[in-house]
Amino acid sequence: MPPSSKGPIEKKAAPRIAVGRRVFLGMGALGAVGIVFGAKVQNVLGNAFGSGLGGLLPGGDRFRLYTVSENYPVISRTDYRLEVSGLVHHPQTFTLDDLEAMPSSSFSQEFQCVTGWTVPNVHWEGVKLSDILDTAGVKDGAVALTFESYDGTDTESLTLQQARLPEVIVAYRMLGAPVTTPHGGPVRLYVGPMFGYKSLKWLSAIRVVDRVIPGFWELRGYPVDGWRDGSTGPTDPSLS
Ligand SMILES: Nc1nc2c(c(=O)[nH]1)N[C@H]1C(S)=C(S)[C@@H](COP(=O)(O)O)O[C@H]1N2
Ligand SMILES: [Mo]
Repeated sequence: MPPSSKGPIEKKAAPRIAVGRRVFLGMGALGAVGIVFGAKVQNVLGNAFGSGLGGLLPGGDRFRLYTVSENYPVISRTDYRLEVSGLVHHPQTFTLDDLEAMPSSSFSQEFQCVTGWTVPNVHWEGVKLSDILDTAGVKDGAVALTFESYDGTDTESLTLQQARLPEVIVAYRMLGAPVTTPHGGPVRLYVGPMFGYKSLKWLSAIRVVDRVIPGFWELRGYPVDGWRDGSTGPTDPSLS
């Protein structure tokens, strides 16, 4: 049946079916999440500033700058604080100087958003989350972490085992420079083995908890275990 012969009822129903399917699958097309989930997701292409070479290439290989809040929270270097609390022996607050004084970890890898866009060879630097956990001293009975953002809206979760993977860092440098405000600076989470939504921006707090508490994107349909393509779990057998 050609589209022109469809009756008005079918035409009306079509958008609702499409939305329902996206919600059900939990893997909406790029840009659809804002409409489907009702969240105010800003989705603009990164430009050359702060985006390295990717910004000079036409089309792909660029970051989309996401925020589920109205604006980008602007936090100065000196005002920045990371609170670590919950099931730890030494609850504490880290300044950016504190984080930069800890042993740093740096590496490059492809960034991969669940909606399909990727940016090759992104350089990251920060403190391994496992080092932060060891500094705070995880108590018996701890199972997972929850992460909070200065945006007051986004939240994330990782199991303790996932959090201790080597390419999971509290990042203060990205693309060879301090993490910019649009990219979640001064400090964001970077979860290398998982899709981009796990890499919460403007990281404000880490709480060690006794169960997995699904975060913002997971409550809207994305998998809690956000392993990205080619990464299906811990690769280091000592971590499993
Ligand atoms: N606070 C916050 N963190 C966030 C998001 C967000 O909307 N708010 N979006 C996530 C998603 S879906 C992706 S793909 C990456 C995108 O990182 P970028 O904005 O630096 O490109 O950030 C993740 N972290
Ligand atoms: Mo994403």
